[in-house]
Amino acid sequence: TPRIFSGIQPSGGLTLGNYLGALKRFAALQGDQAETVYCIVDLHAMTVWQDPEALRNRTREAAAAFMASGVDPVKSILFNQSQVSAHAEMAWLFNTVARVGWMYRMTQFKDKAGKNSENVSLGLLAYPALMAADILTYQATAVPVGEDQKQHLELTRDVAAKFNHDYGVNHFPITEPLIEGAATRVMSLRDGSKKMSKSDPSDASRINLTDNADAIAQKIRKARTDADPLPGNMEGLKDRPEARNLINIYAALADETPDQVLARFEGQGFGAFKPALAEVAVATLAPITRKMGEFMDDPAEIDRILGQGAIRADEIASPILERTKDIMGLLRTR
Ligand code: AQP
Repeated sequence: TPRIFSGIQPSGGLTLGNYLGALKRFAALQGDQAETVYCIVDLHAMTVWQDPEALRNRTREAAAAFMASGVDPVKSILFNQSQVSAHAEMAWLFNTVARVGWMYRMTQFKDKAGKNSENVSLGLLAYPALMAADILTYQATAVPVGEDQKQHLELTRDVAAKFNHDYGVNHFPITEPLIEGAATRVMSLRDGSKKMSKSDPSDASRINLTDNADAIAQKIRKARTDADPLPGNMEGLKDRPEARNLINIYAALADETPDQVLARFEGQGFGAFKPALAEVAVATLAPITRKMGEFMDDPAEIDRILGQGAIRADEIASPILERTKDIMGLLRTR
């Protein structure tokens, strides 16, 4: 059976973007067709400063969000990255394979480093090598992600190909990204050119999975839009990024295509559309928020689940790491 791997950083509270671009699809991919390995990537989160206590709590909260979104820790392997040391070890091995120039070309690095690129952590630059390690330590063949992670996945393919070439082996698979659906890139509610992000300074820019119904409705009501009525299909929204975003969100939440949504709202304005969007958003998110709260009431149980998941993950990762070390000529004597 093919193996699917993906992860989410506990670098803040999770958003509607994380839900539609990642969590919802993680849950849908569970089943007999593939083995699903899902990771809360705490080592990635700490490439920018994290308060230690907050990081620990957000790791538990992310686990609660996975489970509340339908990720079953029996059907899937669910764990936090730092509990399986193969990730960090493999990342070091990949630091010797990947090239510095590859890292400087990453748009996420450029965005996060800004003008300050000499002063960010070395980890922020090496981030994609750790991500390649996450995926390839499981020899995963498919990775469900949002659009923003496409470039990092191409780098993962480059690492695998260069490793296989340099060592004359066929050890690592060339991973396929799974970027599907209407919400592969949910945009900020305040700015249709920016991705909805858990670390955006403006809370009004995003819907958090912990927001209550009133907050969700208010954020949607205040979302930036234009004054024009809605057209009958997506073609008509080419130059209206904010409108396109809200339609895509509705479609993803309702499991419809954007054109189906527009067919129903054609000719109407946002005064009619926004309350309808708020209604589907609340109907979908309220049960998730409630279940997250229930999981968070028992942090010891979350810790137990993550510990069990880490043991299962390690059973897959360790032999692949050992084989990788052998290939690279690292002497093994115990
Ligand atoms: N806005 C989004 N639309 C669709 N998918 C998204 N994802 C994130 N934002 C959106 C997907 O969620 C998964 C986990 O992302 P991540 O936690 O690794 O971090 P990120 O992509 O950097 O997301 P954020 O929220 O913007 O975090 P910060 O602010 O810390 O950088 C990925 O599959 C991602 O594509």
